[in-house]
Amino acid sequence: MNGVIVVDIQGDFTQLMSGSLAVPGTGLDYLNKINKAIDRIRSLGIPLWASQDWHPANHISFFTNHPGKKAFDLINLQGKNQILWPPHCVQGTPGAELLIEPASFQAVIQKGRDYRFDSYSAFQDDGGQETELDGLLKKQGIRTLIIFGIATDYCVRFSALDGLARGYKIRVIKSLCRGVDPVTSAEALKEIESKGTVILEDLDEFLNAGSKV
Ligand code: VGL
Ligand code: ZN
Repeated sequence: MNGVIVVDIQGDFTQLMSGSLAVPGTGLDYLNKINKAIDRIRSLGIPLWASQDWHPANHISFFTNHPGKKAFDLINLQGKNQILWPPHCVQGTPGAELLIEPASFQAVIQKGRDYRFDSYSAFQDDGGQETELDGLLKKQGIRTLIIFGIATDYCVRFSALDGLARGYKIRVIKSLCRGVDPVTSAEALKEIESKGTVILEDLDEFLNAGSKV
């Protein structure tokens, strides 16, 4: 069974909404493409899930919560590099809202809710706390995950890696993804491909293959 994960289509990540962490290439054309793809997938009866970055205001990934630091500084957190972001997707604020219709999805998976840990992956946070996603997918017999959204080099990348680690076949639709940085985005696609992800140019490439790719 196929399932689709639409990653973090939220105002703060888009140029369309002048987001605090606006990713290049996320104007109206992109949003129209995303919404068309979602409608097409729905019309084919393929179930979709959405992820939503959903941080408390005191979240550890915000540079504003680290005196003397600025946006995009790197700090060491429990032995790992952590990028300090501009505050984004704060729970209940307009920038955190999804720009896609929640009713199109089986469930919306909120992540990054624990102020102590970042959570690029829709499956688990950096503290190892699982979201409900894996259980929901398993309950519906999903074995192949089609993933697209924002950002290629962060949430798409880590959701793909964690999906692979949980035994799913992963297909990422490149033309429906946008990255923070072109270099790290290209590296991310190479990395997930080398671990078994199939990178597809567009949704047609998936659907035309009878969803068999
Ligand atoms: C993301 C940076 C910080 C993402 C989330 O959705 O890719 N990136 N939080
Ligand atoms: Zn975040």
